[in-house]
Amino acid sequence: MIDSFSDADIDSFGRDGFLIIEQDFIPEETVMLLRERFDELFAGSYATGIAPDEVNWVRGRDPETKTRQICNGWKADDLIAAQVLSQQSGRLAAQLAGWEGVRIVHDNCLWKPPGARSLGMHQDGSYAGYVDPPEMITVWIALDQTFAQSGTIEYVAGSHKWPKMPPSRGDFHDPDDWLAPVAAAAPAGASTECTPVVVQPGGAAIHHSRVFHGSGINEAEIDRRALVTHMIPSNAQFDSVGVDPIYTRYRRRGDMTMDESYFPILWDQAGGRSEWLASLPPLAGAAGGG
Ligand SMILES: O=C(O)CCC(=O)C(=O)O
Repeated sequence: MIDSFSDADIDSFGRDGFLIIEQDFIPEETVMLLRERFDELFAGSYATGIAPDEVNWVRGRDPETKTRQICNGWKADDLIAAQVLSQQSGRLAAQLAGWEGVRIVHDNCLWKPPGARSLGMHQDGSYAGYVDPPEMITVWIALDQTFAQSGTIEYVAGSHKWPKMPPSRGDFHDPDDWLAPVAAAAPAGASTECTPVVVQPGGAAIHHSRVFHGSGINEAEIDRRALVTHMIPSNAQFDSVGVDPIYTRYRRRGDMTMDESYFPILWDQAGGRSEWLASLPPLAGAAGGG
């Protein structure tokens, strides 16, 4: 497992807006455990008794070809929480972002079975207007081997230097043309080439909140699952004006600070980490993940 990034890794992230870790970001035993937890989560069985903040796919209600997406699965399952809120993810993300510390803003649990449709290209930062500063960094962990044709996440290198676009008004799930937002946003002469993230189960990618990314149809014969932690600087606050219909529900009246019960600090350079995280269960095979 990786402890820190080299100067070359940091330079590469600064140039491209993402960094790919082909294997061993998390151990195989943890991958197996998380797949089991995904089975429970997507069956609507919540170990903590608490529902995730967003459940965008329900068996029987939604088409099998829709990408299964749950946001803040960590609230429903302490083992998912142990990974999503890991110190390792926080420390490595902070190192790439150049921040003194990070806290989670929300997670994504994503599951694309064979045949599942695309997710439109977007910049995460377009949806961060409810936090101040409106910037994120994201750790995306593969729970399956990925291939260019398996609907894996794809990045447009260098697009984090393009202007931030307003949130998309069209469909995010299975849009008519999942690459169209890139064509619309690209400055004259900029490359719009996509880099698919091809990694082993337990491999990962870390991305800047303005890099364009999305994923195509899963044309492979295996599942494509990912566990994603979106983070903001540890000293971020709620924006006093911008709102998100779901997450601003955690904003107190007249107090823009973010409660560590809902937005815990994963790592800061003074050794800080929200105290309650110590109560999470250990993950199989994880070294110092808690
Ligand atoms: O895995 C995907 O298909 C997209 C994930 C994504 O949008 C993200 O991690 O920000």
